[in-house]
Amino acid sequence: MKLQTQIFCIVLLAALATLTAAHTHIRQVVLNGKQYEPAQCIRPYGKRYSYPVLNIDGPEMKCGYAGGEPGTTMTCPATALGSQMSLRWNSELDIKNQNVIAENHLGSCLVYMAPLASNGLGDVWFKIFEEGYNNKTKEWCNQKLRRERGYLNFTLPSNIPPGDYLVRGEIITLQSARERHSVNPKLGVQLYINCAQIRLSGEGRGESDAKKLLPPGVAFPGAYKDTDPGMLIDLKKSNPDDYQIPGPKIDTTIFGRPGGEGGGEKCPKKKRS
Ligand SMILES: *[C@@H]1O[C@H](CO)[C@@H](O)[C@H](O)[C@H]1NC(C)=O
Ligand SMILES: *[C@@H]1O[C@H](CO)[C@@H](O)[C@H](O)[C@H]1NC(C)=O
Ligand SMILES: [Cu+2]
Repeated sequence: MKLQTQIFCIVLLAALATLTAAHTHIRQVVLNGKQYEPAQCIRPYGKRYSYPVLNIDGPEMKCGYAGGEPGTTMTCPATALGSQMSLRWNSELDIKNQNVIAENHLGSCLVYMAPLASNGLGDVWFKIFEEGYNNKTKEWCNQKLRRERGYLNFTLPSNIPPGDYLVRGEIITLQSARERHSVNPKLGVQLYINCAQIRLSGEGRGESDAKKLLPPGVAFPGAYKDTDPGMLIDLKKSNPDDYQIPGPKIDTTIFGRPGGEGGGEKCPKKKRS
């Protein structure tokens, strides 16, 4: 090999390595204090496991490049409505190489859910968590994730029907969002999306499950436009306090009755007849 070619290859490899290190995906799920790995309850990634979704209208907006179908993925064992859940993000498949996401990938974190039976198709996704720029800590969500070893922790809804759900984790990064990807293929907002499958049980909560309803949902693709203020933005020219996280508002009634504690009181079990 010519020296020039060798140098070219080394530079190319270094560039590819940087690219991988920059990006992220959901590497672990924690439920009930138990840790789950890929091929347990995280949907398949395919080869582009840590590559951003750039086409806002593509089918990969649902669950990433290879997460459209369940594949070999199982559903995580039952956990109670209203439990804590963690999605742990990492750029590399080996979690020991702790590299959560590139520092310059400033942006927000979002979590949606949809009934598993829908396979995420149609207006089925409801938002359960969002965090953009926190003006108390002066941190974007990706900066917080870097500090917290990749853990995105949130509370699951308590006031939805028990059953099997898809949980869609999403990180939206803005370092190249000053132009739309459809207009300038070198730029555009970057989305990191993966889905987990979980089973929620209402057991022991003493609530009447019959009264619980699913909140209205949105579709992926469909819920976002590349012209949304939170998707098309020049970070150098904007105040992070004004950042508008994309997608619908969170319907807070999913976390309990208005003014209530979200259940938990003991009720007699149904009598068998
Ligand atoms: C933080 O954001 C809130 C809500 O947008 C705003 O009212 C407040 O003035 C901001 N605080 C600072 C220090 O910028
Ligand atoms: C988030 O959850 C993980 C695992 O569930 C835990 O180890 C970590 O301490 C939690 N982080 C915070 C800030 O609560
Ligand atoms: Cu990137």
